[in-house]
Amino acid sequence: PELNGDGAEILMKSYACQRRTPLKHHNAFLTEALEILAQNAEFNDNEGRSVAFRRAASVLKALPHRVKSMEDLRCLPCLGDHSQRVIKEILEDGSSREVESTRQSEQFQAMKALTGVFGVGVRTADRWIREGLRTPDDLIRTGQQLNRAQQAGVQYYSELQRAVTRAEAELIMAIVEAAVNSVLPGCQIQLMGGFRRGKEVGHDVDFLITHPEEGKEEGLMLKIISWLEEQGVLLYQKTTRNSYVERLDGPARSASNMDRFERCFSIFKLHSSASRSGSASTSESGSACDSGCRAVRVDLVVSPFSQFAFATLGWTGSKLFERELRRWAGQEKQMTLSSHTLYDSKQNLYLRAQTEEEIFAHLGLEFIPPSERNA
Ligand code: 8DG
Ligand code: MN
Ligand code: MN
Repeated sequence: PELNGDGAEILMKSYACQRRTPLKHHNAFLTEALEILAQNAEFNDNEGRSVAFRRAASVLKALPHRVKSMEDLRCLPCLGDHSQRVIKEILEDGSSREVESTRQSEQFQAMKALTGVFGVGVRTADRWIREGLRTPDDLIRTGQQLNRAQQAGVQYYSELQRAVTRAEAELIMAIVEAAVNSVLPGCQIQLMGGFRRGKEVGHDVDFLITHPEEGKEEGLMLKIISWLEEQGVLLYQKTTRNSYVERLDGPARSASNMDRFERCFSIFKLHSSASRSGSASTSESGSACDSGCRAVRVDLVVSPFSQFAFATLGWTGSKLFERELRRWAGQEKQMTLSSHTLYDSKQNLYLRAQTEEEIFAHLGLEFIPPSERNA
């Protein structure tokens, strides 16, 4: 087995949800390369290939030392031939030709630029590229038909490209708390996603909201959104109603990991001065984003109290960690995990949980804290 510097054995488990993956690790020079290939596979609609590269990268993130030679990779799981070739080339030559040519290819750069627009997915970006478009500017210049999300995405493109800082996330937290407390006292509000995992910056800010009295949370999002609209905080919002129904015979099969909570994908307007000084200022109304203004993507999710632990686990991430949890549940435990419930197909029953710790225990997994779910 793999030995660490002290000659002690490292036992690398094969599912990411069985491992501790810190935010800062020792192999960014390899994982960044593998993640370029993963992203390129996603752009080519090849999910299997993409996940294979992401799993390989994730194993290297969990290593307690920097990889110096191919010897260091002996006995590590999830490293396929292709990933090993890439790693070998980087160790020997300092870079991989495949990775560098991918990074520089016009197709890859155009896909990155166009899917970087809020509201634009791989399919749409691909169609535009086949029509000769390359950048968000091309979309405006050629007067492309855009839906409401994409219009906002183009309008606030450069603002949304800027990383969101933790200070900005705290500021938005204060605004969301003010909104929630004024429409329904006694709610619990949690910062989710990358910030819950300890990241210092993010591409958006994610919140999960619940109320300890089951049922009180129904219709809550609409009230929160009206409050935010009145304060002039929202540059864009799209709210979806809760459509979750618990079936007695177990959860319906679903290809995607999209959950069915009441949710809102939005763009908040912050005043740059406020976002620097750390004090919220929400008194001005209007929906333009002028030079003294900052646009930030915000995701809001409302969960019934009985599903709160599952929602918390599902919205903490990372995306690969979530995927691996569901794969572990299905393949190793004959269970179905979602952000709503955990269903045991052998006993034909739903396993309830009040905390994330209880869900890990139901799954027969050691508890991994959020800061070590950076798979
Ligand atoms: P970042 O914003 O800092 O870039 O990273 P992140 O916070 O980890 O990514 P994210 O895209 O904001 O996603 C946060 C978590 O929420 C992640 O684990 C995936 C999860 N998530 C969505 N959409 C959905 C969804 O529709 N259903 C479920 N169950 N989870 C979702 O982003
Ligand atoms: Mn996020
Ligand atoms: Mn998000």
